[in-house]
Amino acid sequence: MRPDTAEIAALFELPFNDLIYRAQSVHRRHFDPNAVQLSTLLSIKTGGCSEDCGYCSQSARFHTDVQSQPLMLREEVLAAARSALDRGATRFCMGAAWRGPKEKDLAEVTEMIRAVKELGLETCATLGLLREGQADQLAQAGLDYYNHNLDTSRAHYDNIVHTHSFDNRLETLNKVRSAGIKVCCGGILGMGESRGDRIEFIAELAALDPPPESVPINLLVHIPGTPLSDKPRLDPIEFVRTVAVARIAMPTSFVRLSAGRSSMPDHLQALCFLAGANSIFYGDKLLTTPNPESNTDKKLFAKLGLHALPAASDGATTDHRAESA
Ligand code: SAM
Ligand code: DTB
Ligand code: SF4
Repeated sequence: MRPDTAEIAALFELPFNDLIYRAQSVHRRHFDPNAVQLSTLLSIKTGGCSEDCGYCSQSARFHTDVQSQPLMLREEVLAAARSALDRGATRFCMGAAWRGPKEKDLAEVTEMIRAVKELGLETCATLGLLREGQADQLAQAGLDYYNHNLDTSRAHYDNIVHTHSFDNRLETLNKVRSAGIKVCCGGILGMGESRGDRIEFIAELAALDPPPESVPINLLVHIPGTPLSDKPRLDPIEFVRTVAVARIAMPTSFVRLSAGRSSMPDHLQALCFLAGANSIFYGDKLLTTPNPESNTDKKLFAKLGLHALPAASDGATTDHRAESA
């Protein structure tokens, strides 16, 4: 099913129990329902970004508490990757606060990717907009995933970002796909968007051909000093509904419960897993803001009977035992 906006709108209208039942049924058809993929993030270049994304702590245009840091040394990145591997992560995602990488920077990042891959981790990078040929360089380095979010609906995007466009984001996603790199693409909820925007946003993601292998759903982390710092918190039930709709609309994608978990009680995270989320960021820091401690997540997994997905069990699997359970 490649749902259109009317079908996605109808899913949002379902009674909550019916929606969760449908999402959980779809989830069980394609995945082990108790397995969660673990990715660890590292900000390899922090702050001082030319762009004006209204949610972001790293824009040079806003006065936030973030200390700018130049591109990290390869050895420092490798040390962080080894520690992520030791703690049980299977994917390591390197994020840079750039509009897009300069050639010299990309050459260094490709070396980082090669070195992290050698440790046996899957690699992901999020470096901003890519120019012609840059996705191919990343593919040659063996990059597994490129994270580049659409973030919200096309209509709402222009309220949030003014220095690049929704179409610029789609162009980079096309380059990533053409280079044969897997796509990690999702967005942020709670940026003052309407239900209609959430419907359009999920429809845009599901219309990518093929849909993204990985779909991060972030809850806005309110950063003092950014234009969105005072946005009212999104109703948690609406957040869970959106996770469930993403699961149904993209049945074989990993849906990642991403930023915002630090502010979510266990029972809200449990509802998100029930709604079909099957991936998290794991490790005590996101890019510039805190994430739950690994030990806290281990306790949550034990409480819920969840287990970490081992490396290489990449992509959706049809687990018939799970289906008939
Ligand atoms: N500069 C690159 C870019 O914009 O694609 C990569 C890094 S950027 C920080 C990656 C993603 O982090 C954004 O697209 C957004 O979805 C997410 N993000 C950034 N700040 C956030 C916040 N305050 N709350 C939730 N998600 C956030
Ligand atoms: C994504 O969708 N979420 C991550 C990752 N991709 C790069 C980033 C979340 C950032 C949260 C705010 C911060 O720590 O600065
Ligand atoms: Fe932040 Fe990325 Fe936007 Fe720069 S391009 S302000 S790092 S979200």
